[in-house]
Amino acid sequence: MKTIKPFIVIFIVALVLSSCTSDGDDSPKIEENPMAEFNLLSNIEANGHSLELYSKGKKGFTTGYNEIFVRIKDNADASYFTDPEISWLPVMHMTSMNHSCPKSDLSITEENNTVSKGYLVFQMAGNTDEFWDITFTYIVDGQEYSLTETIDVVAPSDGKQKVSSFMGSDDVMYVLAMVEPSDPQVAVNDIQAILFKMENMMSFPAVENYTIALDPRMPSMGNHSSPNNVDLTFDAAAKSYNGKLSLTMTGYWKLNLRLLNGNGEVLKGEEVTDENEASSLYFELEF
Ligand SMILES: [Cu+2]
Repeated sequence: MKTIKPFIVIFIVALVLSSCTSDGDDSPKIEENPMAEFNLLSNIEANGHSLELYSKGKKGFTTGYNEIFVRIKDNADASYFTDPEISWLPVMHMTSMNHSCPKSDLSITEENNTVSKGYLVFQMAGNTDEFWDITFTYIVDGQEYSLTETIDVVAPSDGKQKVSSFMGSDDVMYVLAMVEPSDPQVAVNDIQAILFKMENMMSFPAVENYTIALDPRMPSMGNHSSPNNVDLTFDAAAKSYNGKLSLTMTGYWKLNLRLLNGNGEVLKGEEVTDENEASSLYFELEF
């Protein structure tokens, strides 16, 4: 019995500690701001509401992939609407024409039913004569509202190409954007990209089941490559193209790409050889 006693004591102490912890979890807690760690991009006041747009980290709207979080506040009592149905339409107003860009739906996050999440892929930046706006249409308390806000879309601060829009050899316009790595390491990184075709100026459906061949190179160091890269293939669950990107040192890397359709035909991009140092389809990163 003497040898068992310490275990019983430990067991009781553990039981008391764990019940304390779960009591804490069950008790009603003060509403924490779920966006405290996020960056407020825009606060749009209309219809007696405030529509708030957030990004992760410090960055604003940039060309390429933008993950965006949306909340709608009722200005009457400063509460946030739960489970709002929100759709969005980004439009670039160019001097010669208007066009949209690839986007996801906005859907409620699992973590908080006042926060919706989605992404936009801006294929070009605004300038002094040409600008982007986003029109939001949303239903709260059974009523539909809409509002439009002009936004500033700029090139990424590091100037590196994270999106490419191009004509394939099949005469289809495509938009290809890099999602990950957002924080590249000297390691084998997960690389994730999303691919769309331009059906018309306003519609950019996702393209599935193609392949994106990957050949990362360091142009400043004899255009050397790296081992253990894996081409990007379509992941139906993630609805994106996923592969492996091997970065053997820090610095500037050009990620040479080739887009292949379901029949293995190359739609864009060239193989890197001694004679051809880069593909016309690529992403860039520097870290
Ligand atoms: Cu444009």
